[in-house]
Amino acid sequence: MYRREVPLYGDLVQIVQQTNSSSTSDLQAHDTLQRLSLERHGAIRLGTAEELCTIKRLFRVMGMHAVGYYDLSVAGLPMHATCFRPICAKSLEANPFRIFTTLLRPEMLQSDESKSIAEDLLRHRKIFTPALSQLLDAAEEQDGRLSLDQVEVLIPEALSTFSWQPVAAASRAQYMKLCNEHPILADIACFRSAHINHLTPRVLDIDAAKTAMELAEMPVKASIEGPPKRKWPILLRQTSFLALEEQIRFRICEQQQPEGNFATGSHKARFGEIEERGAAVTPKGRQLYDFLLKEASSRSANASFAEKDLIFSEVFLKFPDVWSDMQREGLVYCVYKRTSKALTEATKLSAVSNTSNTLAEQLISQGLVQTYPITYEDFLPFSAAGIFQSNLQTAQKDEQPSNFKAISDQEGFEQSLGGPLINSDDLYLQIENDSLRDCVESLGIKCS
Ligand code: OOG
Ligand code: NI
Repeated sequence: MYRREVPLYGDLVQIVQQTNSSSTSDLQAHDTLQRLSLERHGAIRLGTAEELCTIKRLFRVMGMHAVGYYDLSVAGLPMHATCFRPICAKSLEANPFRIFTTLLRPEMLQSDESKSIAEDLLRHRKIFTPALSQLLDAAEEQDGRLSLDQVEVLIPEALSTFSWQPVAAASRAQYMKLCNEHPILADIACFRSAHINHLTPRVLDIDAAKTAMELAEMPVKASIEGPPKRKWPILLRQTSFLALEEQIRFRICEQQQPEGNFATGSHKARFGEIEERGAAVTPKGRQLYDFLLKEASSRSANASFAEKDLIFSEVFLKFPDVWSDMQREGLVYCVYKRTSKALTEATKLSAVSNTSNTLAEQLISQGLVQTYPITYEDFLPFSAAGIFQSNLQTAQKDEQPSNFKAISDQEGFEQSLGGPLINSDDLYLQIENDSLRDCVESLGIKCS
């Protein structure tokens, strides 16, 4: 659907497939080239708690759950977000599709007028069809499951929630007022669906893919968000082509008008993105990343793009870039796999001596297991803000009014969601522990 709606996205997918199949940069990722051609994320922006609650129920049917809290107010945006995604290793392996889902925080809007216009528009819109709502009720009565027949109805009904509907529910005057407060506010509140605003295939080498996009004369965002290029990639690096200017139609006046009575205009919100994913980092690794990001960002605040790259590379030298160091220093999560040596020697093992080293350290030093990165499945708030910012109207205000205060409100988000968010660290740790336990069991080791 998105390819049909945004044909440039289809071109992007082709470029990504070409660069991935000719990339030799990451042998580990090559193992899963098949998964790679399926892998992507998308994003939607919601206006109300009711919308978020229903989206939660819809994604739950698809095995996707709300993981992590992203406070976007740190970047001057009146919004916060989560990511709906699969949570167990097996589902992630099958297809890790994720949706970055943003929720408006009306209490953070500066002008009372735009707040009341937005709330009024949002109160009246219905982004879910009645048939979809019925199916969600049915799924919940059927233990979270739907029959094949029901799924065949669910998919087109759900597509209408995510499709582009170029006829605004707002008048031009309302649209302009919301745009003036924040262009993303207009995107969230003025339309009748929660349109997908971008999709993002995964690339093995984002620098190569970005060059290929430029060669294809796509309007590419100037910089890549996230950590600089490394030998052992961590977290997430992202860039995008800029949002297209699309024709829309507005209601002529604020009262209900007969169909066909519209003013024309244009809107910029939909784009295509690429991402390079690296290792999931532990809280210790994340702290180091955040610290270095802050340092690099402040040192490069007035630098050119070329200088910025140099500053980032230099500052990030402080994040070890040798896998065994990253792993030993507890900066990254890992999965344990038996080595071929372990396969031939397994039967000779009975117990592992009780030294001060952990079981994992002993198995590694004896050459019985090896560690591998766990792919980071989530997002980064400052990178997300960079992606948001570079895809707004040109009329955007670069700086927020000085009275805009960043306030994190995970509790408020959870209240809107109607339940707790899952902590991504718990998920990575679970995958790490499960893999170690599998190794120990299959090696037949008894722990004393
Ligand atoms: C979401 C931007 C965040 C990412 O990849 O960090 C995002 C949006 O533009 O709605 O998708
Ligand atoms: Ni994205």
